[in-house]
Amino acid sequence: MLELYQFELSHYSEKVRLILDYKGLDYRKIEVTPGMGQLELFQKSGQRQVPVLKDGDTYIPDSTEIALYLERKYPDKPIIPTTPKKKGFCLALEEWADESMGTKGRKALIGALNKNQAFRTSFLPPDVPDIVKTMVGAMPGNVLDVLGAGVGMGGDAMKSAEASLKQDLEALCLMLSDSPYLLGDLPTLADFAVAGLSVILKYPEGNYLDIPAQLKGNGIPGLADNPAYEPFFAWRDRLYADFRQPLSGSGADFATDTPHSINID
Ligand SMILES: N[C@@H](CCC(=O)N[C@@H](CS)C(=O)NCC(=O)O)C(=O)O
Repeated sequence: MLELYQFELSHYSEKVRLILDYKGLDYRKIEVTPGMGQLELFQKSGQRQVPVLKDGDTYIPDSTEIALYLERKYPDKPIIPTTPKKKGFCLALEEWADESMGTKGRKALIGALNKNQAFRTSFLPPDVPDIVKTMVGAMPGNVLDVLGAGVGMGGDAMKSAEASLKQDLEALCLMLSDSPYLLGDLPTLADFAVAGLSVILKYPEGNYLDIPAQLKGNGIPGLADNPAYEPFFAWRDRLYADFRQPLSGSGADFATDTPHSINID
């Protein structure tokens, strides 16, 4: 069976999970432990980021490489159009989703965590002791702001990421105004990239991700709850209902040999 080395909260991992589900491929999720688990992943795949797909003895890192590999190896239910113009738009949109939405989404999420104590604590797993929740909630936002500034994650960078994401979401609403999917009547890699990379703007409501219940249907204030972007999130809900496999049972369907922790980056 295929194995996906992942973080459950990772938007790049979600892009791959959407494609695996769309193609109807069975896979086992292996939650990587940040730090130690990433060292093991480095030994296996030559780099430390998730997602990594394992197919037989082959390890494929990087969500785009995984998508292209799956399309070659499992061509049923294709996700890359064959006509040159559509294929070009599909690849360009996928690249944009990865590089632009993915990066800005991460910054805007950190900005929202800085600003909002309740949102910050909602990321903690339910078994975290109350004292830790209180400490995390009480940490002043500007401490995180100052810490982030040196790595391009300061308050201004986050504000500009959020503003730019608003334009992206408006553009996506317009692109979806006259067709069910970004490039027409069938979903493509562009749709799965955009839907996957946008999970950190607003986590899907249904039982798709093994994340704290209070995060489901929630996300970055000003984006997730903004009526202007409702057409985009309604589109994404439909895509999930049609193609994403809900978690089995209670939702804890990880390989359990590694501890399960919450990591967004
Ligand atoms: N270009 C990569 C980006 C993957 C990526 O940024 N993964 C993040 C999780 S969302 C990660 O592994 N971060 C941990 C680290 O960089 O050490 C892809 O498309 O898969």
